[in-house]
Amino acid sequence: TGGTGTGVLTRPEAKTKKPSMYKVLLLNDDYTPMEFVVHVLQRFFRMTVEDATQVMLHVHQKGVGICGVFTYEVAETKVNQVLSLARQHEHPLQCTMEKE
Ligand code: TYC
Repeated sequence: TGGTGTGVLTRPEAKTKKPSMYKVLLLNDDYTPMEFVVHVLQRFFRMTVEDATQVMLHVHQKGVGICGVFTYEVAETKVNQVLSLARQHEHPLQCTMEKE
């Protein structure tokens, strides 16, 4: 019934409801090197160097920018990966998530 065919007597919506989505946001600061931010965007958000540079410059100029939109667990993992790598390199880069 409205899914893979293994369920019975379920409402169609029960298996087709979409999960809430979360934006992963990158925040600007005065110290994190631009090349590091581009590297982070390529490594954890699978961007090309061109896209990563565009997003980095947007954040640099506007203060905040979107890295991508994911389910809760994926967004949380990406935020933690960014913060962990930034801390390892002693950069103050901040990353957060927000319900879409
Ligand atoms: N503002 C930083 C600089 O001038 C670059 C930067 C961009 C830092 C984006 C963080 O999320 C950021 N070196």
